[in-house]
Amino acid sequence: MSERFTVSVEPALAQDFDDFIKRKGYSNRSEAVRDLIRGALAKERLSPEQDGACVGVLSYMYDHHERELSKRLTQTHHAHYNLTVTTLHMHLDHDMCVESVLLKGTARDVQAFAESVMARPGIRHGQLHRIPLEHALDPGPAATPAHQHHHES
Ligand code: NI
Repeated sequence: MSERFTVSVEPALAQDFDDFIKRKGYSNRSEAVRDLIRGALAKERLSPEQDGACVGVLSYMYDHHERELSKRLTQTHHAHYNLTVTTLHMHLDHDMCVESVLLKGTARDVQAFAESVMARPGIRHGQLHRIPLEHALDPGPAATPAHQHHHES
């Protein structure tokens, strides 16, 4: 079920929007408006103020001969094992590696982790893409309070 609403805009803005729709390849105005709304809501959910749950895709390239870099990267990933879900590693050629890391956590934690990796000397073309999640993170079994045992003293 869709909800319909009418939006009034001045002719020049409507023209610019139709040009935008054509350039982006949207089939109609509704699809374009839906994407813009989703984009605006996502931006807000990922803002530091809201700090919503998200999935992050972090990718970068590095030279595995670079002193200590591979080791430090592994240490960073282990230090944040609660954020890093999985890592895909490609040996691009004799020297270069490309990694894509899937992250899950709050917008702020994911951003901070990605920045700490991307800022490392030797890391090239670092880029993070965050996708907001509708609901708060499931804390998982580890965060569930343990069953309270009663010990006789
Ligand atoms: Ni490699």
